[in-house]
Amino acid sequence: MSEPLKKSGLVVLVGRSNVGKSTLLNSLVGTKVAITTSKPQTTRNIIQGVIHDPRGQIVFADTPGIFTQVPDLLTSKLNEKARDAFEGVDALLYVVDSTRHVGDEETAVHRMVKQSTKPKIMVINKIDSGRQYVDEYLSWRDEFDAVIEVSALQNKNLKELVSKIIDVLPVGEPLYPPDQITNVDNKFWIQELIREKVFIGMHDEIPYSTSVQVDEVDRRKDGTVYIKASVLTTAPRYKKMLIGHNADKVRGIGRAARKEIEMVTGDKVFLDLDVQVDERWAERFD
Ligand SMILES: Nc1nc2c(ncn2[C@@H]2O[C@H](COP(=O)(O)OP(=O)(O)OP(=O)(O)O)[C@@H](O)[C@H]2O)c(=O)[nH]1
Ligand SMILES: [Mg+2]
Repeated sequence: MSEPLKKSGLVVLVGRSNVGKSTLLNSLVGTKVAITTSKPQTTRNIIQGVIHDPRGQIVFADTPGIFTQVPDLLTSKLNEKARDAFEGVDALLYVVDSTRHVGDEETAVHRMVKQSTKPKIMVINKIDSGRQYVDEYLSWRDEFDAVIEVSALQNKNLKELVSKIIDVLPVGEPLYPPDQITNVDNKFWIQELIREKVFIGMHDEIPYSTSVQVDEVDRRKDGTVYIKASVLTTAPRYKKMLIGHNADKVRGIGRAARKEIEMVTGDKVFLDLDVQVDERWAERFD
């Protein structure tokens, strides 16, 4: 008997902000390709992660969460990115959060998802935190090719999810070479890691006033990796808060980022991190 033909396809992860799309991507791929925080609007770029499976290859595209509560320039750009990501995919994973009510925002996202003619799987996430609102989501069950309850954080039901995805994917050639698991390059990954530490270390509107720019990544003769980066923020008062008393804030952010880069790469890292005012970074963001 001949072997079954292999499946291949691009699967987009869509949903509201903070439902756990990036956490799910990382757990599926088995490594941290996307940053995750407890704050909404963490993801700003489409990040791909790949599963190489004997049955085929799945390329996941993580998207910025759809977020309707702050009508600023960055939010509208992020929502547009998320909407554009619906195009040209082979299947759609609609990620919802079992710990939150379906509200206006979810209803709007659901409407978008419903319009897609692609195979669709509803992923009800965070079931480790209880299943309070699961029934609200299950009322949409009939619109989906499959519905599955998972915990991205605790790797629960993810094997079953992968099987359901493979079922709906077309037969095809792999999109990525066998040794590659992401489209994220080194510089972007460092930028994102620093941004994660800003999101974790700062509160209220400050994370949303910031972006991170990596200017230099250079391996020195002694093997040390020298990184020069800046946190950009839109106002002098935010800059002051990001620097903190005796520069303790920016130092803490830099230290946390450096430690993680060192842990992941095994390199000794010197991270030269400063804070700069740049009122217009969101205008340039694309
Ligand atoms: N209890 C629990 N928490 C989870 C789970 N998955 C994600 N989270 C938490 O939910 C929060 C948001 O996770 P993210 O993965 O950043 O969410 P996201 O959907 O990518 O958010 P945006 O990028 O802002 O759209 C983080 O604090 C995660 O730790 C889960 O399965 N269980
Ligand atoms: Mg995310």
